[in-house]
Amino acid sequence: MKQARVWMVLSIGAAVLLSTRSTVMQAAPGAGTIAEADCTGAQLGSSIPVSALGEPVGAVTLSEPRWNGAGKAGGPYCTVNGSILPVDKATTARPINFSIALPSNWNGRSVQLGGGGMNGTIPGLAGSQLSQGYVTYGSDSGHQIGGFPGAAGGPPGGFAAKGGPAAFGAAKGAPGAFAKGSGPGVAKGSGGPAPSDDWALNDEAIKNLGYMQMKKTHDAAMVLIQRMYGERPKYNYYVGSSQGGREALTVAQRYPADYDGVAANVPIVNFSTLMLAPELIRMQEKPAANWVTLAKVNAIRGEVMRQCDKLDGLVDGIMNNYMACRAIFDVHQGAKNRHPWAAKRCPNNVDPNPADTSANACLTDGQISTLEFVYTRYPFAAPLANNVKSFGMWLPNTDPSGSGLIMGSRFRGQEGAAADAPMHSHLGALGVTGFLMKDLSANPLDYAEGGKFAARRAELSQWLDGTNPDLSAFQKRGGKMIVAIGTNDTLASPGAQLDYYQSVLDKMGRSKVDGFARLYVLPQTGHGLSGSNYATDGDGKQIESKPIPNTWDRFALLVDWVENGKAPGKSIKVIAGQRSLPMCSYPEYPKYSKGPAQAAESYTCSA
Ligand SMILES: [Ca+2]
Repeated sequence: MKQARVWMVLSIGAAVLLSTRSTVMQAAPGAGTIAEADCTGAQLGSSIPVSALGEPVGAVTLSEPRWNGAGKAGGPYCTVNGSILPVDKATTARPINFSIALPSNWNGRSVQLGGGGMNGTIPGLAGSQLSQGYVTYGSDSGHQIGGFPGAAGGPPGGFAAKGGPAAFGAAKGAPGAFAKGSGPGVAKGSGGPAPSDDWALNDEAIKNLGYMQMKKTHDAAMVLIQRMYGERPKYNYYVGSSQGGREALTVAQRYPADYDGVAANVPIVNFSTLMLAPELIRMQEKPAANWVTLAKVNAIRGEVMRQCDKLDGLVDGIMNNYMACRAIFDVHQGAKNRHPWAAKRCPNNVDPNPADTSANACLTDGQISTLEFVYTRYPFAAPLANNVKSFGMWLPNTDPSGSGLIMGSRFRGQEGAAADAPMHSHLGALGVTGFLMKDLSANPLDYAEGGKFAARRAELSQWLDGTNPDLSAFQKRGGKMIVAIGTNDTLASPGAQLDYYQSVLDKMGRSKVDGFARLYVLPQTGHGLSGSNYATDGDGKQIESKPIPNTWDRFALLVDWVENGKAPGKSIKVIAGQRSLPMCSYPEYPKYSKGPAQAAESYTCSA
């Protein structure tokens, strides 16, 4: 309580400071340019009144601003770090640490940058947008990884693992990211105090991660922009990938008035179930007979390629027709009792050579049941938020073991695992043991869908899932949205993303959606929206592996749409060196018609 009173006094002091300065700043029109002398605590204050934030917070404190000269990337600019304290006083509660970069030559606009992975670090702010004169800002989302609990005052993005281990994030590829220990998983801090995961038991921290932190960080940033330049931005954007992509969708759904445009790459739309899905697969594999081993990887992708490569009119090692391919391998779709893996079934259900890693290896009945589980929509025991009834799981792809979807060992609770075998863990495991089961030492494989955790599961879905298909408030205020996904993504769920696209179309109708949103799909690209053709084509022929065209400037397209009313094409030409391909809007895909395979003009977007 004593601390609360101190914060209150600080807030009142800051409110007085703010009103004084506003008067001064409003008397200085054209304040788009700032200098080092403006980058001071006297200018920006030491706190922000809690009433300025649209979601409940305890207090907002600011560190001393710091000037970054022309020699710094994105410089010159002024940075301020802040800490948004929780309302909850429990020891599991955490602050939201945020940072803002205020450029010397402001273009009158701002960009909120999304997080990555399970968040816990402030994104790096000194990217291309800051160099272009945008104010950039972002937060750690209200919990801290790497042993920096409550630390405000570090460099912007200084403890953000940029492009590295943030596996739900913008990181390219991030192999093995689902599986702790088998690749660059969640960053563990070195040198700092041991990080505690107990924030995962705190509802305010979970709600901050889900949605509240975006609003709180936005509102704090608007106050600081006003204090520095004397006015608020003409345009405000949200840009993010993966976790940050979900955040971008979420702000369009929950806080449409605050954003003129959002860009979301590979968003983890159904976040609550995405965290659970790796455990559901391991549960499916509890019987030893159901275990799909790493030896089967070539056989699996070879079979998928055999059935799906040609569906786009060209046998070239790229499965462009993702909808038709999904329809084959989702056994709940189409005719009943289909057997998409029949050609790979081991005779008499006996695997003559379980160690065979070639494309000729066969699959047992149990293994086939697991593959059907992975590539078929997973129906919920009861509908989750926004009446979502299933999780889209994964699409047939050329990286079937990616992100730990196939594991090379057995885990505690699975048949054949030793009693002291490690418990299964992955990037989102805290969302199962902490958020859902409320026991950080629980074995996630003990979770049972539709059981005693059903009410909690529904509650978490409300907080965490960016699945609201009704974007009409955002559309009506003139908001624009660009989303892009890759069907080879093993970390996010392409099935969930496509099902979300469809739900938006079902809710709002195609023509309305086309007026404000683009839902692009880059077939056979992964979580970083990059990929290559498979080196064995659908006819089993060895071919040269080359990058799939994927280069485009989503942010420039978004800004042009928002500010100049220039809508991006429903298909965009993407490039990779001398190759090009159309990037089509869902549910269309690049269908080969005629001409050189490496030229976009040889394809048409078809459904
Ligand atoms: Ca093809």
